[in-house]
Amino acid sequence: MPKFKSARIHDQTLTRGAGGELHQTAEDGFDTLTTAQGGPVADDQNALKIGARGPTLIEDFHFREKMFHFDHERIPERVVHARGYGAHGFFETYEPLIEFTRADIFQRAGEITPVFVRFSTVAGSKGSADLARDVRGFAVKFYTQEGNWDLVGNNIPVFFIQDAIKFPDIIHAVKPEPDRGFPQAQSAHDNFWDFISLTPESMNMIMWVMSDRAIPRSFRFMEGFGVHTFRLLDENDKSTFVKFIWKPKLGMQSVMWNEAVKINGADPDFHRRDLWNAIQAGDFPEWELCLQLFDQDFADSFDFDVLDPTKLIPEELIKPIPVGRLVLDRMPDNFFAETEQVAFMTQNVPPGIDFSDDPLLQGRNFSYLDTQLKRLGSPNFTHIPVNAPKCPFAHFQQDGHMAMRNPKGRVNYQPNSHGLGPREDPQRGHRSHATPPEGPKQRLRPESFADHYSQARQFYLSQTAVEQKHIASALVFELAKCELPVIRERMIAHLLNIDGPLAETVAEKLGIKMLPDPADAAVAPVDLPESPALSILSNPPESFAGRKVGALICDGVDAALVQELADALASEGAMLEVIAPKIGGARAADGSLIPAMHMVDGGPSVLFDAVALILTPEGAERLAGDVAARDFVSDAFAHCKFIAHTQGATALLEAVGIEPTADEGLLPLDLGTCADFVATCRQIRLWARERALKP
Ligand code: HDE
Repeated sequence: MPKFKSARIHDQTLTRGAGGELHQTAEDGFDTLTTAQGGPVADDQNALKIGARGPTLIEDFHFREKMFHFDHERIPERVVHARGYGAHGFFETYEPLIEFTRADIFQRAGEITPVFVRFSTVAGSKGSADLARDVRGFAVKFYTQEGNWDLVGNNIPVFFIQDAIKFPDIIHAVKPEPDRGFPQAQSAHDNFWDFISLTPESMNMIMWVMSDRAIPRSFRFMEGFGVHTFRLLDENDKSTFVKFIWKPKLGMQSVMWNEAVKINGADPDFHRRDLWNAIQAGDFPEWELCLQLFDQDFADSFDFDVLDPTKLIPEELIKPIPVGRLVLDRMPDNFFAETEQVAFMTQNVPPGIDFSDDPLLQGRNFSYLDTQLKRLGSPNFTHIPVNAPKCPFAHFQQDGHMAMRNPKGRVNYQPNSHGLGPREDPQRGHRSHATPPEGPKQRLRPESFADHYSQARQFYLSQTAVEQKHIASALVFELAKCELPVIRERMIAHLLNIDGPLAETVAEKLGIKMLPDPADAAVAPVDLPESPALSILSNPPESFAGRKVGALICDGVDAALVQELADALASEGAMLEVIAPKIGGARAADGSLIPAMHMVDGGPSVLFDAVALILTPEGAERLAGDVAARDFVSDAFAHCKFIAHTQGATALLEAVGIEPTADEGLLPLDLGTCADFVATCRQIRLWARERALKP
């Protein structure tokens, strides 16, 4: 390459043009700038004009090419899941699963398969904020030795609708309303709740979306689900049903709604920054892939239809078996090339993995190919490196826009008598399960899909009291944003079928005096056993690893204490970020400089899992007069976070009406106590405080 490269010189001399603009030239040691056609460019600061003051000439091919390319930089954003963030990594198979599947990825213990994963929100556009109340996409592309396998899942195991034909309706309803073009990335509006209240099959999903699952602390702390029932096929095409579940190694964690709203203002990129920072720090996020395996007998005996995507199989009924681990260890070099252009498709399954007749999955298998052609603009989207298989491949597809890999030779068809080119392989190739067809062609929802409330009730009753309260508050918040009273009432009628006290609480907070009759239920709801696996708080993390403490410091503090806290967090696998009145940091009592990552206005406590107030009495006094510092403390308290504080911090605590010994979440901090503070933080939040603040 660079034909025009000149020697690098250390003393860069920038020359000024006639108008004062700065020129950096190849003579300064840079590569020569060229057009996309490779022609060297003499001047990239000024378009070609007649005279110094114009007009500009259309003859300027460099200007024309540069502007043309810029004008075409955007491709259509995904119609759903537009806001997303991806990373590379690998999947490691634990043990062979030969008994269940002939999929190559599950044949050898220790097999390493490269993956690309993209997390996303559903409703918001590409530039929307990360902490919307929404389902998160959890899409994994495995580059297996027998073709790409895309497990295009969500962080919630059920879905809003049972039949793919309703997908455009639910998505239209949740997206900005078409006349006004808002609200962005929010379900709290009439159209969404109108559709939901008219669609009883969405009730199970609604309970999940109103729960804290829909406001995760980070992608690293979420579960993932393939949602649909799939099939595994062994060497003899014997079928086993399977549901796919991802379990995060760091455990599950969500934020509070009031916190989510503030995070969106403080750092709209909170989730993507979290993933970026973790991977850059070498703290690679990890999940275990677990399988729920079952046969036709279980399917026949289960209370619900395993083809109904609004239902899950409780983990207490079929225990998920860990079969491998996913590690994300590398960010893309270029966001557009990979995260934006990656094309996931449910129909990408390797031999040994097959579909069930779930009507949502069947519809998805049709939709995803269309979407890729629309977005990427060419049937050759598999030529883009992130979408190309990493195993050998050979076919006779050719030509088309932007064809990058073009076959050599004369033969582009088979059979042929030249003995050239690839041939099919009945043994290795993908074979579909020979499911016999059932019944006549018709547009009908099976009766086995008709119970819309029992699992919604099971989910709600399986939550802890704190989580139930969050669900009620979310319903109140969302429905309070609806302008049409009839929508609120219709929802209360549904909630009465899920849980009476929940319906009454929500109705009371919405000012509905007369409870409506319960909604007509096609099938009377039944009481199912509670499933503790459905709750986040009943399954707490084992440690504080992967979390972050924000320490608010000022001049004159003990540098050794800050260091001790940083060390205690590091040995837990957690991190300390320092916040100071000035971004330059603070001067410790011993004269050393403690660098700060945030200044107090830019580092609100919502960005951290717990906080430490390491202050001198004078510093606390000064910060007590600063609204950002006061919010730092009062938000941390309201969000039930653990707050460690030096004695000197008292004035700041008292400025926001918090007694330094108000509850056991306020911990005195001194040399020798940091490890205890970190150990306490393993509880993540002091939920008893929420009860005390808002009984
Ligand atoms: Fe998707 N979905 N979806 N979806 N979906 C898309 O494909 C669609 C559904 C999911 O990070 C689109 O490439 C239909 C369930 C994820 O790039 C589109 C139906 C689940 C992603 C599409 C569903 C998902 C998508 C838009 C109902 C969880 C983002 C862009 C039948 C199991 C993938 C694209 C990424 C993306 C269609 C329902 C997950 C339009 C028709 C259920 C994670 O093809």
